Amino acid sequence: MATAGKVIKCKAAVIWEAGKLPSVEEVEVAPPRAHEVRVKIVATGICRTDDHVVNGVFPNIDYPVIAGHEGAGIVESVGPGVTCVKPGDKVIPLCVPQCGECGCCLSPKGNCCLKSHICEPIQNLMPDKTSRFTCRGKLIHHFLWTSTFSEYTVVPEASIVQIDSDAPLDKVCLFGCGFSTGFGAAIRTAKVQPGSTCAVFGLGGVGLSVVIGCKAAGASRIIGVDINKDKFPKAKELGATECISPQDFKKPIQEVLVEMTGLGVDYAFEVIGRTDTQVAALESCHLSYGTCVLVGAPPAGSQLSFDPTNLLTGKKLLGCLLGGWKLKDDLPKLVSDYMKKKWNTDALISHTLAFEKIREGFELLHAGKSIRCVLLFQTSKDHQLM
Ligand code: CND
Ligand code: ZN
Ligand code: ZN
Repeated sequence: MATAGKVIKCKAAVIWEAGKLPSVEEVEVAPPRAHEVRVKIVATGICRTDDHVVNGVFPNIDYPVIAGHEGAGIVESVGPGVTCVKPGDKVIPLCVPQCGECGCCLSPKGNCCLKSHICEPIQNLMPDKTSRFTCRGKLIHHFLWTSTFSEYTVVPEASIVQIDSDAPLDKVCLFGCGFSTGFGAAIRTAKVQPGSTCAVFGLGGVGLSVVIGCKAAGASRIIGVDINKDKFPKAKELGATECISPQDFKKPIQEVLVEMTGLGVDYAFEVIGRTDTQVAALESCHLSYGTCVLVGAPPAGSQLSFDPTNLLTGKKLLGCLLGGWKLKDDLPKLVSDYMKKKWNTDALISHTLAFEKIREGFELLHAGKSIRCVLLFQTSKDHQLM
């Protein structure tokens, strides 16, 4: 590539401080260093986690920052030592890395890589504690080592995977977070059994992906729970057998769910990010063998408080990052299953906008009008790669 080794000037959405919507700016993106990859992002979804960065409720984030963690793109150049991808490859940046060397990566039991931005300790610069982004002379921080709200981004090689060269990037960007997270919570973390009863609290892009996973696993009853009834038709289209709003009942929603099912649901998923609904999800589970999976990310500093009898009777309380997938191993397979039309993840995309309209994308999310809004970068001639 003509741009290899050079600083690239391109568009990115910078969140200058907590509480402010991102503003589209021209940024400078430095070339990748050893074991890093520079990617031209083609499409990126907006996930509620990005909104947590906008609102300042995501833990340990330094500003200014470029958020975005649900993108897909094409490798522009690689730094010394990179062997896993090459320029021109279609890729998805991974917001949970897989270094392949740490105790967690070597164990089949978990996916929270110990050499990640979360574990060493939480920070939002590159692994060497420097940034590849500047804007108006200022250092700009990375986010989850992905920062897909930039036309070009630099990621560690542990945080990238090649996908099918025929994959439509404007659709499979959802596999970078929303779909993989929700689908994996049902299939991989909860291991939903055929014929079971599930409750899904929160019917946004991630919650609807849980619904898709529960249906794929053969659940016979999938109860969607949301305060926004506009989410119900899509939930039913994707597999929910019934949908209820807590606002329609005088009694707590967990009591309603236990009454609806006899002794509680087999699996409950909290996909909102509130401690009150996390406890409600746990309390709606079958008292002897129900499993509750926490997926939503509550604000920094939250503490969960519940009656321990919930667990003493045999209920299980689990949680997962990105559905529990080991993303380097599992993401290419998920994408190729999508290419075989195993699931209709396109139905999760409610809006597609030019990247410049990113604020509109956040406003749609705030108004409860979008499921997933995908932002597209227009390929300028200077940076044409295909
Ligand atoms: P989104 O905001 O689209 O959906 C949340 C849904 O919850 C909306 O439909 C709301 O109407 C609904 N809701 C809000 N409050 C309540 C309530 N009190 N009772 C019932 N329903 C309610 O969010 P999303 O689907 O993009 O993300 C959902 C959560 O998942 C969010 O907290 C995000 O940060 C988190 C997440 C986690 C992970 C992970 O790896 N664990 C990855 N990505 C996102
Ligand atoms: Zn690791
Ligand atoms: Zn996400």
